[in-house]
Amino acid sequence: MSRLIVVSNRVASITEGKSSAGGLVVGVLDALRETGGIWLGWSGTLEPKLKLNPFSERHENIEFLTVPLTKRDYDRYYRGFSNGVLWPTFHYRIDLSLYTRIDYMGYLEVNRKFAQILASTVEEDDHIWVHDYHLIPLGKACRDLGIQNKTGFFLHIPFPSPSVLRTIPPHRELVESMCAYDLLGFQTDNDVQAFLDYAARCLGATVTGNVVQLGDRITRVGAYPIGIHPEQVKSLSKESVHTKPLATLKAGLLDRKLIVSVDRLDYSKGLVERFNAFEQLLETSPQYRGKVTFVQIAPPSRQDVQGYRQIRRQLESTAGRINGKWTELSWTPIRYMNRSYDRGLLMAIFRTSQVGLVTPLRDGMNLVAKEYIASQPAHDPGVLVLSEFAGAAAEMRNGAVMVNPYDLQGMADGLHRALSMPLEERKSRYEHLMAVLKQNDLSTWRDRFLSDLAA
Ligand code: GDG
Repeated sequence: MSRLIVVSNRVASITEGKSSAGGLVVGVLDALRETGGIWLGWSGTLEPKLKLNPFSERHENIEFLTVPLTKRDYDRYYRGFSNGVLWPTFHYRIDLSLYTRIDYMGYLEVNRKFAQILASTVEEDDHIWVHDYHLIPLGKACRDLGIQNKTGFFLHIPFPSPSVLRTIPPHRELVESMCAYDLLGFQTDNDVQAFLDYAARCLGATVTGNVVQLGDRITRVGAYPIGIHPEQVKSLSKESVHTKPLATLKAGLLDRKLIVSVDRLDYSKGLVERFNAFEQLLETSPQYRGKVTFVQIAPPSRQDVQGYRQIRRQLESTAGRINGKWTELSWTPIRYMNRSYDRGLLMAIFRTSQVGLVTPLRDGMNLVAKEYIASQPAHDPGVLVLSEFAGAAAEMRNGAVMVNPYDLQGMADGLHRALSMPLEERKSRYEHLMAVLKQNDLSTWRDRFLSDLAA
């Protein structure tokens, strides 16, 4: 019988699974729980020597296979090429990209190492599903070792337009290696289009509809927008709404309205722009002074990558400046929490709030936007204010208040609109969005991808 083998940079550790901050882990863990299978990835630990025999741990129907990296792998593959070049460039921040050939070589080496582990794990009918930018060349490395299994790749982050992608020196080799997969999945049609443009214009591949032919290899390409389990999120938000931490938050708010944002602390999420937009609201709409609190939860991530230390300092100083200017004895406008919280508590905070502010400068999808809506009470729902540059905008633009995160006054206007929206309009937007989330939930995402891979 064919098994599903998922490969991603990190796997959810069994104990970490529930509270981890990161869309890929949240999405893949939930998707694998239903089908069962094998999940291979980095253990998150560093060891002096390269190891090819993974540590195996079974939890219910999932077998977790993990390997440590060496410090050198970590510096070159993870910190260097993946998070120092691919992440910024794919999010259009070429100013933050720092390419070195040595990092790229390290990136290829770790991908070959994962392919070797797969070669000793895979059985004839297994299907392999590779995730995200750390492992772009894994399909090609597998083919080089003679692995002929059906192999698909899903990119969780945006695929940039060819002119941006071409700033990465080995861009051609990278995209060529994507053509070793049988199926390529992206979050939105825009990403699919950007890939097809590159394949046709820069690789000279034959593109017919959503099928790319390069040499004798045929790759199908499609948009598979990742979803959530809306009913599970709803129950979680209801259960956690009566807990002590939430009661404390509510008591501190008095009767003020609550705007909430939750993001990994990352420069792609538009946090500084968002803080400034909130200040713009206080500046231009004095009726909100003392009447609205903005809570930003931003668990730290990738703190040893240069761009991340910078954004953290910048945010602290922006929050400090705004609070210094506007705070009164009884009111602090921005409550900025640089730590992670229990998932249930987050969903309950969403449920309690009047506005969910999700304004990335670029985002593959953004699961927080979906979780925010699923957490709302149907009789009195909050409003989602959403960036047009989140992948989620493709599905949610008709129910959310759409904003351009580069337009401070536009964002302040969006906040005003959300804060003052009549109940009937909030309900009809919420109902529309819930229908969208249910129609394209996490199981649909997984099933569509896997059945296309099997076809
Ligand atoms: C990548 C792509 C794409 C956040 N803080 C805490 C916490 N979280 C959870 C959220 C959500 C997840 O982490 C974040 O997911 P996003 O989708 O918003 O963003 P990325 O981490 O950048 O994910 C993204 C995603 O992959 C999936 O394909 O949507 O575009 O960049 O679930 O709730 N969870 C807990 N505590 C926190 O403090 N427990």
